[in-house]
Amino acid sequence: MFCMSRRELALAFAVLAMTTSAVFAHGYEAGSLKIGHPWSRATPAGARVAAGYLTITNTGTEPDRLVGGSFERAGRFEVHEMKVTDGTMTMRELAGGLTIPAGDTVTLAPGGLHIMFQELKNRLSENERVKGTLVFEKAGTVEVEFAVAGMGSKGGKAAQSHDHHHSH
Ligand SMILES: [Cu+2]
Repeated sequence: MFCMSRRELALAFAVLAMTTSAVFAHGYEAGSLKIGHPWSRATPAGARVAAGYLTITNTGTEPDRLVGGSFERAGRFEVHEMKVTDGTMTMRELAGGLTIPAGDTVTLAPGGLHIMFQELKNRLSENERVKGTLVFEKAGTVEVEFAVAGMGSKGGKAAQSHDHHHSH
C-alpha cells in the first residue's frame, strides 16, 4: 500500500513536470511558417544589448526571409550571424535578412545565429515575457512574445528539443 502511494506520487510529479514544460514552450504560426519558442536571457543591470533566440520552420514550398522585427524593450532589432575571423569569434548583421528555405528549420541559438536587441531600455528579468514582432518578406509581421530565461541559460528543454531537427 505504502509503495503504491509513493509510485502514484511520483507519477503525479512526472505529469506535473510535463505540463510545466509544455507551458514553457510556446509557438506561433504565420502562413507556412512555424515559430518555435522565442526566448531571451536575463541581463545584468546596465546592459545595452540582449540576444533573442527561436526556431523558424518553413512548411511551404517557397523560401521566405526574416527581414526585421521589433522588441518592445529595445531601440533596434538586428539579425546577426557568428563568424570565426582569424581565430576569433565575431558577429555581424545579416544585411539582406535571414533566408528560411522551403521545408527547412532555421535555429537561432546561443553561439550561432541570433537576434540582437540593441539600445536596451532596461534590464530583462527572468520569467518575464517581452512583446516583439518578426517581419518576414512573405508571411508579413508576426507578433510574438520572448520568454526571458535565467542568465547563462542555454535554452532549457524546450529549445534543445528543436535542435534535433537541425543536426545537419
Ligand atoms: Cu549579435
